[in-house]
Amino acid sequence: MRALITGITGQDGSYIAELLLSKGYEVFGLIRRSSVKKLDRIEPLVDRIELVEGDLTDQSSLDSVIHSVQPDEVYNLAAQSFVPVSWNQPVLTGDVTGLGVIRVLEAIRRHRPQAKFLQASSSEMFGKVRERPQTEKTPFYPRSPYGVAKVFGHYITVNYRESYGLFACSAIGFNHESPRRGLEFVTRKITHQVARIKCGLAKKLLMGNLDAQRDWGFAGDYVRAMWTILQQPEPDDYVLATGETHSVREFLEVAFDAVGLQWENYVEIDPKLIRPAEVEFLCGNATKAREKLGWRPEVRFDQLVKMMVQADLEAVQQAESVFANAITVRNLGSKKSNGAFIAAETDIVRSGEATPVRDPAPQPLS
Ligand code: NAP
Ligand code: G4F
Repeated sequence: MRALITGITGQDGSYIAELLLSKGYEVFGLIRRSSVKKLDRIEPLVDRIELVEGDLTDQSSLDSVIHSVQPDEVYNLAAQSFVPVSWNQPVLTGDVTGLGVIRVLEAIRRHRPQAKFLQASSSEMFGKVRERPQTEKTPFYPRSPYGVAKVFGHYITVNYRESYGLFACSAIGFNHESPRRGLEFVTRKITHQVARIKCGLAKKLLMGNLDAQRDWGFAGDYVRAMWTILQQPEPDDYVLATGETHSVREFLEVAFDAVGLQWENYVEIDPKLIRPAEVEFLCGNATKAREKLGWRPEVRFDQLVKMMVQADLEAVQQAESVFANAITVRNLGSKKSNGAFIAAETDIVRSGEATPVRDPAPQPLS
């Protein structure tokens, strides 16, 4: 079996690539051109996957990739996925996150209509929620250009299924996180800064709305569901969620508590981080996925937070020891040390961003 993953360099892309390789798939990953390749998350896999160049904003590249790869399954995970950026770059977000979906579907329709297609839809589509918890039937009310673009991507997937008979499915993912989450998302922003504070590298954490509530799960669980969706006899759409919701404040409590600190001593509110329109509450009902796919998330909220804090602690400590070694080597080589340069270098190395994190194994459920 051949699978094409768009967004393979992202959080979910790296997890699904691992999963598909473990199942014996030939894995192809779409990457866009950049001056520096960002392959950190898939570094351990690069020898076993084939990277193909293309961009969701460019129809001809997608046509040519689908034509040459001839995939059996396509996982469309690429997107401009950070909600705040979607207010600053609404047109780009609409182009990539919304129209990008139709471009991939068109390429499939023209060059490989028998391929199965999975669209990464989002709980952001529920926005100002019309009912609690949210199911596949809950009406959408998106609150950001990102959410609006995802609604387009979702309905065009349904439309290509109904218009052309494509095996096109949608996974309506509630927030899913991991040690590989981008540093800009609230969970990783918190766990990374908790680790830096614990190691004495930072003193405070600037935050936005602490009252927002999210249904947070583990990304590894969610990609398992995505694969299972494409193994069903009929194409369909599924909510993927844990059914538990927690506030950002609760996330802070558990994360700081994991290193023996109290969040109130470190967190300050920065009004610049409050969004123009907020999604206040998300909680998914994944009964359909449980009954039809036999899917259940295995990692619970507390385990997820602790797993992420632990991974960030290890990454920050490792970066610190690399830094300490570099200074020792430098001082051995030259008696004259340039204080200003070292201070600048400290900031870069200590940011921890240069060090990819390794996932600790999730603890089994008790
Ligand atoms: P992510 O880490 O932000 O990854 C996004 C991926 O999209 C990256 O590989 C990025 O490539 C790629 N990309 C961006 N613009 C592109 C373009 N123009 N052409 C080709 N590739 C492009 O996102 P994620 O958390 O893994 O999420 C995966 C998908 O699920 C996204 O569609 C997201 O919107 C959706 N989703 C995520 C969640 C969640 O909680 N994680 C929940 C619901 C839905 P670069 O590395 O080159 O930037
Ligand atoms: O982690 P977030 O940025 O994720 P958000 O906006 O829920 O979006 C994520 O989940 C969606 C699924 O529902 C995906 F479709 C999307 O691609 C992305 O993966 O913010 C979560 C909440 C928000 O309510 C935000 O206002 O945390 C609140 N928050 C409070 N302080 C903050 C911060 N968010 C960020 N990023 N940074 C803060 O300092």
